[in-house]
Parts: sequence; structure tokens; C-alpha cells
Amino acid sequence: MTPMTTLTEHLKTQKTPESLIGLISNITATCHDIAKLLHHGPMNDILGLAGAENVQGEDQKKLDVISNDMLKESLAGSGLVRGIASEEEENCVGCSDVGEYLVLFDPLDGSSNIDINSLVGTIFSVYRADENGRVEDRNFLRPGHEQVAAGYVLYGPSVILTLTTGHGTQMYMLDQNKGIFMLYNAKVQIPKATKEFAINASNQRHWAKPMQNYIADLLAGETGPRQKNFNMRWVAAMVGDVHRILCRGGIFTYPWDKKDPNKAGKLRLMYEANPMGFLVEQAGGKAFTDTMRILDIEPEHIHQRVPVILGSADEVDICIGYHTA
Ligand code: AFP
Repeated sequence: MTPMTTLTEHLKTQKTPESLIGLISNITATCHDIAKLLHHGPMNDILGLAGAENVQGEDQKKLDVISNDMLKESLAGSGLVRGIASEEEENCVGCSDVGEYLVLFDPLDGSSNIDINSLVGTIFSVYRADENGRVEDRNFLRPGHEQVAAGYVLYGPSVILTLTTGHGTQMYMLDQNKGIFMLYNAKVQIPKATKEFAINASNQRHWAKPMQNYIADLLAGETGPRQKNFNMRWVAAMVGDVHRILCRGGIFTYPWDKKDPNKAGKLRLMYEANPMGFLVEQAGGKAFTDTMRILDIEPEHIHQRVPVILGSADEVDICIGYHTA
């Protein structure tokens, strides 16, 4: 049997700097600890609400808070990180004044799934720190195309790490006994065409006209203008929907809607759209708002929200076509 390649070994073949390998190992080791907590969920008294709201005005689950603290502590103690920004923290948190990296994360994406034992994940995004000294929020406001690494750990029937350092997208599976991530897909490739879409259809009446028209044409199936039948999936955790798309193609969208016209979308640019956009592009897919490439957005705020349309390249082009017509 061919020996399997570990995460560290594979990163070395990509000539990844030692410090970045150390940082990724730090993040994935913490995710392994989060996976162990999730595994014993109901026995650990970690389910349910924490009794507070995060900066986005959303109810925090106990596990949102616990996993945020675990990542914050391990990254701060690594000596590799200048500062972190998290979906669960109001402002960035300074770590080491000489750390080489800035790390942004959503510690537990899809946390409404925790209590029903369904998919959740940790999403992270890494930039090189540019200035010495203390960090402020403004140091994090850089476009997604400057990320040096991005990934997620999906806590499902298997614990999966999907990672890019700009050399394609790879998938690794956690060997629970050894606590090591093993490479199993060295070149993730999203099919260009698809017959599957993901959208929270309960918001349909709130969508803008172009999204209404696009989804109506998908639903019309083979008798409509697309002349083929589409299937729909919705995990309610972006990490689960994006994982499916990386495995077998599809289009995922969380569009702007009129429900809360002051919000540009539901998903966060820095913790969700940028890292997922990097992974999807590195796997041959596309990631757009309704008008532009996500990775080219100049962020204005660390908690900024954006509309998201990502997945199979041809299908994203078609969807964007409805918005630019
Ligand atoms: P939480 O992390 O607060 O559960 O939000 C998850 C999420 O931001 C994203 O992962 C999902 O795609 C989306 O929300 C689900 O939203 P709906 O509640 O509209 O299904």
C-alpha cells in the first residue's frame, strides 16, 4: 500500500515557508480539539445558547464562544501571529508584535446546526502582516487576493481539512487516532457545469429581480429556458454547502435581499466569502458578488457583509449574466 502523505509533508512539497506550516499546524491542532468537543457534545454541556449576542447581533451558542476562545488562545501563544480578527470579536485582538501573520476566522460556521448534530465547520483566512507593532482593525482591511492561505475544517462524519496556499486546493482527512491530517485529494477540481443549486428559498419574496428571474428559470427545469432539470440542496452552514460544491460542483448563493436592505448580504466578507472564494477559485470555480469578483473587494470594515454567488464557473457566469443584463 502506498504510504499516505501528511499535511506537513505536502506543504513542504509546495515549498511553503516553515512559519506558515507552523501556523497551519497550530490552527488544525486546535480544530482537532474542537472536533473532540463536538464529538462528545451533549455529554459536555456545550450545547445551547451562551446567553449573549455577538457583534453582529446574533445569538452566540456556547460552542461559538468556546471555539473562538480556543483558537484565540492557541494563535496568540504561537508567536507566529501579529493579530487575529474573528466573527465573534468586536475588534481585532493583538497577539505578538513580531508575528508574521494576520489570521481571520469564523470559529464555528453554521452554529445553528450544533444542536441538531448536523454539519458545522471552522473557516480561516491568513494574510502576511505588513507593518510592525500593534495591530488595529485597519491592518486587516485587505482584498482577498492578498490571502496567503485559506481553509476550513468540516466537522462531519469525517473531519476534513480543505486548504489552499495558492497552489490549488487540497483535501485532507483527520486520522483521529494519530491526530494528523492525511492528504486524500491533491487537486480539487470543481466541474464547470452543474445541475445543482443552493439558496435559502424561504427568502424568495425578498430577493432582487435578477435573482428572482435566475432561480425561476432553474425551477422551470427542462421545459424552461435552461432546458434541464436542477436539484436543490441547503445545509444552512456555508461550510457544508461549499464542501459539496468542491466535491461535485454546484452553485451556492446568499444574495442581497430586501429583508434587511441596510445589510449588503448575510455572509461576512472577511470570515466567509474571502476564504471560500480563494478555495473555490483555486479549484477552478468562480466567486462573485452580484457585480464583481469577491477577492477584489477592498474591505471597509472587518465585519462587512456581501452578497455571494460561487461555485461551478459556467453556472456562476450565467447567474451574473442575469445581474448585468
Ligand atoms: P451561523 O454561523 O450564525 O449559524 O450562520 C451560518 C451562515 O452564515 C452560513 O454558514 C449559512 O449559509 C447561512 O448562515 C444560513 O442562513 P439561513 O439561516 O438563512 O439558512
